[in-house]
This record gives sequence, structure tokens and C-alpha cells, in this order.
Amino acid sequence: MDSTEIEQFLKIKKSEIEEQLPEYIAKLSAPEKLKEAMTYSLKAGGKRIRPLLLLGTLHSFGKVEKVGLPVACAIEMIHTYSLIHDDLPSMDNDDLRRGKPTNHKVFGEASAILAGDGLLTLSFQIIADSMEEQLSPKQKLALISGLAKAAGPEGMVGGQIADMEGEGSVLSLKDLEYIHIHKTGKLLAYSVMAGAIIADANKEQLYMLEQFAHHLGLAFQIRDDILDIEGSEELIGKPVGSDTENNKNTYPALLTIQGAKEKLSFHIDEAKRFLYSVDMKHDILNYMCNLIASRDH
Ligand code: GRG
Repeated sequence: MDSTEIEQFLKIKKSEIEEQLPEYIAKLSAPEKLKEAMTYSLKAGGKRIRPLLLLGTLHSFGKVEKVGLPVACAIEMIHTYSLIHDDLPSMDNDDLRRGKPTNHKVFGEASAILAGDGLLTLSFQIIADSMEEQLSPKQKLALISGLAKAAGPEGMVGGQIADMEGEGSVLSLKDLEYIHIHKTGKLLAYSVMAGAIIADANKEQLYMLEQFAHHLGLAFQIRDDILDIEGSEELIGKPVGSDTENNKNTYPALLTIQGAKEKLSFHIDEAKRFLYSVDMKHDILNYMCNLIASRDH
């Protein structure tokens, strides 16, 4: 596919994901206020990069993408829950997310916590209940266990607490990498791995894609760090330390912006090296690498 066709593919898949997400909530037999709070954040926008990675991986293996839609939606639900909880007064205490009032600003703190809890648990229900015919019990178990690992204490939740604990002190690159890999990288990497599991990839392909996804996840977070501070011209060229505006540890803080950009290119190059070692189509995932490296939001 050329780049126009890839953009079209991603646009179509994004709207399929966005149509499907609220449908899962609408059919729940649950209190309306909870459903409203869950739907509010699911419909609040976002790039949908994780579900698109899953569907892109399925395309790479020549599989019908539709079979991956439930797991793609489950991943986006976990991501949305993490953003709702991250915005809470006890965490980042943010009023706005994607330009809209945060969940707790609209529905109150207790309801926002429950909306997050609802999205987290519903994601597993969706995978367990879906695709009776297309997936073997072994594949379903691998998908469920992989998602729990990526999102839970060994993944995103572990990364989030390490991030909180590191606030206020200057971390080593190794500690910062732990945070990045776990807080953001694991769920992003799972999105690729879930596509590979659904496509019934073999052991070697799974290994190569795991390496690909690991580097892609790090690149995604480094780009996020760069975007956070790129506006502050005076910071360019010198370490910005952990005493920056929001007192957070970032790659530019440790390595300067230039150093962070070099790390970003390194991880993108490594991601592509592993991607091209897998015998499959590469066009969409290669395009998504470039998108992640150069994204401006
Ligand atoms: C609260 C358990 C728990 C975890 C929170 C994901 C996370 C962990 C916190 C979000 C804070 C943050 C800005 C992390 C940096 C990278 C990141 C995950 C950005 C948001 O993801 P995008 O860019 O967001 O995919 P959109 O809005 O496009 O969905």
C-alpha cells in the first residue's frame, strides 16, 4: 500500500473502533450514571494508536482485521481507564484531557474511579466473551493473561507507582527506562503481540515482534517527553533536570533534548530492524513507526 492507502486504512479502522467502543457500554445492564461516565471518556477522542497497532499487525499477517476488533476495543478501554485514574486529584489532578473536562470534573471523583474500574474489568469480559469460533481457548487465555500482565503490577500499574516514587529526585537512565517500559511500553507492546497471537504467529515471529514492540513503546514515550517540553526554547541543549515545571523525570531531563532525539531515532531504527526480520507485510507497521517518531500530539 502507498502512504495514501495506508492513511485511508488507518482512518477507516479508527472509525470502526470508535463506532464499536460505545456499543459495548450501551448493551450493558448497569446503572445509567456509570454507563454515561464510561462512555464520556471513551468518546472523548484520542489517537487510538494501540487498537490501530493491533489491527495493523493483523493486516501484516494477511488476516481479516475484524476478528481483532474486540481485543482492540478492550485495549482502548484499559488505556482510557488509566487516563481517568491518572487525572484524579490524588494522582495528577488534571482538569482537562484532550481539551475536554476530565472525567472527575464532570461526574465527580467517586464516579470517575468507578468508571475506570468498570472499563478495566469490562475489557477482560469482552475478550472472554468474544470470538467463540475464530479463536481457540489457548489463544484466548494467552490474550487475557498477556493483557493482565501488560496492564497490572508487572506492567502499567507497576510503572505508574515507580514514576510516582521517583518524583522529586533525579533518576538514573536505568530507572527512567524501567518507568517508560512499564508505564507506557507494555500496553503498547501488548497491542502488537495481541495481533500476532490472533494471527497465530509462530514462536520466532512472536519473539521478533516482541523486540519490535519493545523499541516502539520506548520511542512512543520518548516522543511524548520531547513533546511535553519542546515549546520551551531556553531548555534546548542543556539538561533540564527533574526540577522542571511539573517536577517529572523525563528523557530530555537526563539527556538534553538533542540526546532524547538521538535515543528516539535509535529505538525507531531498532524497531524497524526487528520488524523487517519478520516474514510478513511491513507497510502499515513501518508507517506507524514513522508516525510515532514524528507525532505532534
Ligand atoms: C493510573 C494505573 C494508572 C496508570 C496511568 C498511562 C498512564 C499510566 C498515565 C498517563 C499519563 C501520561 C501522559 C503518560 C505518557 C504517555 C501516554 C500514555 C500518553 C497518553 O497516551 P496517548 O498519547 O493518548 O495514546 P490519546 O489521548 O491519544 O489516547
